[in-house]
Formats: sequence, C-alpha cells, structure tokens
Amino acid sequence: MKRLVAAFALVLLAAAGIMPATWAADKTIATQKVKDVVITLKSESGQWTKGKNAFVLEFTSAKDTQPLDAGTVTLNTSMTMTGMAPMIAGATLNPDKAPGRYLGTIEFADTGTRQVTVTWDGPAGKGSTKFYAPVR
Ligand SMILES: [Cu+2]
Repeated sequence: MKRLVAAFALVLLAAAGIMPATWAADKTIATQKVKDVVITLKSESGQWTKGKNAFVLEFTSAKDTQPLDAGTVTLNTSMTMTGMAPMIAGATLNPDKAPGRYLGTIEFADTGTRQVTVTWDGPAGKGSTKFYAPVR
C-alpha cells in the first residue's frame, strides 16, 4: 500500500508540473561539439532501436555549459547499405519547456549505424553538424 501511495504521489507531482513527466534520467546516445556549441543526443535507454524512438536533443554552450536556444532545429539520418539507396529517416522535433532542449521522435526500419545531420538556426547562431549513432 505504501508503495502504491508513493507511486500515486509521483504521478500527482508530475501532473502538477513539479516534476517533469520524463523524470527518469536520460542517458547519452551521442555528443558532438561544433565551435562553442555542444549537442547531446539522449534517450531514456541511451540507445536508438529499430522501430519508433523518443529522444532528447540538448544544446549547451561549450564555454559555460549553459543551455543555448538553438531556434529552429532539424535532425535527419541516413544509412548507406550495399546495393540499396540510402535509407533516410527524419525526426519530428519540438522545443521543450527548458531552453536548448528539444523533444524528438524518429522511426527506424532496421538496425545499423546512422549518419545523423543536425541543423539549427536561432539565437545561438546558424549551424549544422554530422555525427554517427548506432541503431541497435
Ligand atoms: Cu538500412
């Protein structure tokens, strides 16, 4: 019973906005530094898997580790496979309440290493970068 009450209290706190709904700690999938901008790709499990994935993309300053408002952000992935056209998958991204934090969803048809392209355009300037992330 105590456990039930505790679980219910957590749900109430989340609903009241005192705790973020995603209160589980996010684990880093990949991180990339471009000049003064550090981009961190995270998810609850710390990895992308075949199928639908929810993830977080965070922009922080390399100088003081403070969040950076990156404005409009896109994330696209591609995988080259022998004898096939590259497999392309793009994410839907929305700004979270916290600055510099974006919530995304993406769907992968299979496993394998993706080349990830992130672009941004806003108060933190305009830029783009490429890195690799596995889909397991
Ligand atoms: Cu593929």
